[in-house]
Amino acid sequence: MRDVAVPAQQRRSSTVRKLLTCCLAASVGFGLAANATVFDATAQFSAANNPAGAWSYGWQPSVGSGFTLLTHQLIFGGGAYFWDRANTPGTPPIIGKNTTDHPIVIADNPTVPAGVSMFHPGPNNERAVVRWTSPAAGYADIFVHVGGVAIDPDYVSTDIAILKDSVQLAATSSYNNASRYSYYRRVDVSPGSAIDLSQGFGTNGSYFNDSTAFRFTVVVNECIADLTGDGTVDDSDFSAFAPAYNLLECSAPAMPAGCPADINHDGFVDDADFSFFVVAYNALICPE
Ligand SMILES: [Ca+2]
Ligand SMILES: [Ca+2]
Ligand SMILES: [Ca+2]
Repeated sequence: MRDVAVPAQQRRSSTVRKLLTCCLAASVGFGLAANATVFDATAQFSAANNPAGAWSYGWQPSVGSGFTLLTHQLIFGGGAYFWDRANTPGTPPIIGKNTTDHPIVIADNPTVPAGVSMFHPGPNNERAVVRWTSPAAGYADIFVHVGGVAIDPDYVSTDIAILKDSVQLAATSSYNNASRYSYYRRVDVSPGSAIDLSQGFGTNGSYFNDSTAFRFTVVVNECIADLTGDGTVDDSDFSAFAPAYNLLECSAPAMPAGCPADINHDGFVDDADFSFFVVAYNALICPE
């Protein structure tokens, strides 16, 4: 259900474990923060419509310049759907998802793991762009995670830019399967604000082997460290994190409903969530 497989033991650091074991009291109740809305590009992917809800799939000729919807669709293996350009069907940029429960090979390119979203830039560096458009005013927590899925990871060379209303918030380039890229930031949004995850072909100037898995999640108006859902961030929230961290998987029977400690909404409570939690915990209060 996630884009790249990471063994459970690698998701937990001994430092975090010691911290949680030594200093925390017993578990307390959980609750979801009021008025929080989770947008998950993978969970909400539509094979039927583009745009679909808050998500749209398009391309742009360079970072922050224009946005054109991908209006044609490719289907591989009966269940991997990819949006591409109607005037150049079959040629990237493409953006899509393997909607099945088994891996699917797309054309002569990589195997897309079950349930994974993937994009690929075009031959002339046409950038694949996943856009989230805010339906509400408030603040948005942006979570991005990417990693190459090419046949030979040594050849994965792409670049990633994250933008708000065409203004670049962050960028990275020339990563591969061994050096995945993760990003988090909180921004203020208004109705119609656009957050873009934009992918180009990287510093090697080639779009070969640039298929990249991604997770792109935006959480609106959620006090991410308020695990107890009472509107404040205090030690009871810190205590609530420990049992969830020990359970690890949101699907575990004992995990509280809604898995609120899974702050980046990837289905696991691990070191990544702890790092987000600590930042929010230090802020003490929920934003207005
Ligand atoms: Ca490349
Ligand atoms: Ca609380
Ligand atoms: Ca998580």
